[in-house]
Amino acid sequence: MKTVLRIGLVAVPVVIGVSSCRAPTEPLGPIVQTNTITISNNTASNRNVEVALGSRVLFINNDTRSHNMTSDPHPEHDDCPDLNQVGFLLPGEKRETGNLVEARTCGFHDHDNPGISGLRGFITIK
Ligand SMILES: [Cu+2]
Repeated sequence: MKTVLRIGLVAVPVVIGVSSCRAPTEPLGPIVQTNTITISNNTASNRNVEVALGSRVLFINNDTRSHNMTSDPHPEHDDCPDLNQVGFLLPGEKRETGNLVEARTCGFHDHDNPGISGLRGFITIK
């Protein structure tokens, strides 16, 4: 009986560790109602936004390097094609998405830096 309990205690932390590894999007922060996403220091702000159906989202590159903002998934970018209109932004450049006319959640990322979690985020259209 004691042996069974010890095995259970060991197994629990292992399961928690695996699930946290599968959730890289967890530190997105609260949902913010805004149609502007600003990039600086390799971080998009905000990374979890909610916008009205039919509106657009403006991406502003305030970083010192270029960024290439596209729809998930990487590298196909075919989930929310309207996000791909943003695309390549030199430092100081800004560009809007297309009209977001479907109620859904769209993921975005920097195609040139797909591994940087700070450049990944979600736009919820509702
Ligand atoms: Cu990509």
